[in-house]
Formats: sequence, structure tokens, C-alpha cells
Amino acid sequence: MEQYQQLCRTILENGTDKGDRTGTGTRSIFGHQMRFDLSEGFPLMTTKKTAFRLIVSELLWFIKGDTNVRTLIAERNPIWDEWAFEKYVNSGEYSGPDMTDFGRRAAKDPVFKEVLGLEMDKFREMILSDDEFAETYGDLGPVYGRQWRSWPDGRGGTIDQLKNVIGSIQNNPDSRRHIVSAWNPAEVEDMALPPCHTLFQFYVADGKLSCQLYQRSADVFLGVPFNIASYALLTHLVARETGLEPDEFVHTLGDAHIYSNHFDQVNEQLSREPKKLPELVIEADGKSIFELETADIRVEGYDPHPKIKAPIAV
Ligand code: DHF
Ligand code: TMP
Repeated sequence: MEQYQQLCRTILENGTDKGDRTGTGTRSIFGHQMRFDLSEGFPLMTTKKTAFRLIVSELLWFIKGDTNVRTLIAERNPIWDEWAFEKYVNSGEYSGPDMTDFGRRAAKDPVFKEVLGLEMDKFREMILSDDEFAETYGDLGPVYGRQWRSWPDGRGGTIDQLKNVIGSIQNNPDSRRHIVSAWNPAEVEDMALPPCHTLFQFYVADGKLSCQLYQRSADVFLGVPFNIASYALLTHLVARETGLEPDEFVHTLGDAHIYSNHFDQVNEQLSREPKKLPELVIEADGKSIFELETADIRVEGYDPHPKIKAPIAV
């Protein structure tokens, strides 16, 4: 938690103000590393309430190789809706109110935000009730789940990187090749959003498993709290699968930025005193990593400061 606060302070104090793809504007630094010792508790933000249930549901969605938001929406997880909705409003089939630049407009205009909310509700409803619609507009393209579980091998088959890495951790723990890449240059164009958490590697020593993530682009206020908890959880799940103890999660960031419309929220969060970390509980006897469900995983002893709201840059 102190490391997260340090990252925020470094960006605010030493970062460079830059424009960005979303037109919001950011302050950023390039290249930063944090290390989380998983024996000290589960690294879920304590200085703002963070929805762990959404993090679990998203990670299990990746692990199952799913790329369609229908599964997330069915679990009341809205975190990927904007990127599916964007594909829909840019298609010929959408005929509602003008949604040009909806993310930026919603951040500035409360009336438009309401209109957008209603259209998004309709969109979610159609995704859930109409199979054909869900297949066309719910799919985010060949994003994380596809690359982790069925990377096209160029010979008509696919590669299950996640199964392979679990196998190599079990059979050849000293290997320096325990890698899973979500960055597939041949397919980046077809993805709703090119992968932010790009590549991860495992390391085994003394019966303990560590994981390092390279994240090319990091929205430090909204994305990073999710990313830390998600990869800490992945490290626990792969350790459980391979009979090892979880050791460290090492988080390496490329472009680490705070959006200009998150500065107040970050300062509010920095004024708060970190609290004791919660503990992770997995209750799923006999289930493999590929069979887990959201309800099998929870945190105990989580007593965070209240949630802090912020608009997401689309
Ligand atoms: N785009 C941008 N600009 N930043 C991101 O972090 C991001 N993350 C994506 C997709 N695109 C992105 C996927 N992950 C939220 C958190 C993570 C996430 C998407 C969205 C989010 O909105 N979190 C809010 C609300 C969560 C809630 O409903 O409780 C938060 O306050 O944490
Ligand atoms: P970009 O593709 O232009 O880098 O925009 C992606 C934005 O989403 C950027 O602000 C980083 C953020 N992001 C995260 O921080 N974590 C995530 O897990 C995802 C999917 C996105």
C-alpha cells in the first residue's frame, strides 16, 4: 500500500503532462516497479474500497478463455461494457441518440451521462437476451482470454499458454521460460483494447512461486488497483494448482499515468492512512483453476476507507 502511495506521489511530483489517445490528458512517468510480498496479506487497496468480486469475476473470465462480455454482465460485472458498447454504437445497427465520444462527454456532462446510462442498460439487456446480438457485439475480439488459452499457432491449431505454463512449473520448475504473453502483434488490430497487462512470467525457488507482470500502460487510479489484486490472485491460484507457496508479485509498469480528471481523487486517497491487509480465502475443494467460480473466492478482514468515484477514459 505504501508502494502504491509512493507511485502516486512520484507521478504527481515528477511526472510529465502529456496528451493521450482518449483526449483526457495525463501526468506520467515511464518505467516503475513495485513488489508485493504475498505472505504479508492480500494486496487489495485499503485506502479506497475496491470491488474484489469484480476482480475475481474478470480473472476467472480470462482463465476460462472467454472474451465475451455477456458472461461478465450475467455476473453483474460492468467493467468491460464501454468497450463492447463502443463497437456497437460505431456499427450500422445502432440507431439511438448520438454517442460520438461518449466517454469524454459523460465525464463532463451529467445530462448526457444519464442518456448514456439508459442506452448502456438497453445494450446490456440485449446482450443477455439475444444470442445473436451477444455474439456480434458482446465479443471484444481476440483479447486476454483468447491469447492465454488459444493463441493461434499459424498452422491452423492453437496454443494453450496457461496450461503449458502450469505444466512447465510442475515439470521443470527451474525453467526461465515460464511466460504467458497477451500481446499478439498479428491480432492487436482486432482487439477492442490492445492488452495493457502484456506479459507475465513465473519463477520458482525454495518451493515458492513468484510472478512478474509487465504492464505497458497503467491507469494508476482506476486500473492499477484492479491489476495488482488480479495478478496477486493469479499467483495464488497458480501456486495452489502446482502445490507451491505464493511468494512475491512483482509489478513492472511502462507508461504509468494519472488522468488529469483523477488528480483530486488521488490526493484524497493519499490523505488516508493505509489499514491492515485482508486475507484471501479460496473454498473450492478439488476444483482445478479452470473450474473455479466467482463465489469460491473471497477476502476476509477487509475494512477499507470508503470508495472514491472517478470517470473512466474510454
Ligand atoms: N480504460 C482505462 N482508461 N482505464 C482502465 O483502468 C481500464 N480498465 C479496463 C478497461 N479499460 C480501461 C478494465 N478494467 C474499472 C476498473 C477496472 C477496469 C475497468 C473499469 C472501474 O471502473 N472501476 C471503478 C468502478 C468499479 C465498481 O463498479 O465498483 C472503481 O472505482 O474501481
Ligand atoms: P491505451 O491502450 O491507449 O494505453 O489505453 C488503455 C488505458 O487503460 C490506459 O489508461 C491504461 C488502462 N488500463 C489499465 O490501467 N489496466 C487495465 O487492466 C486495462 C485493461 C487498461
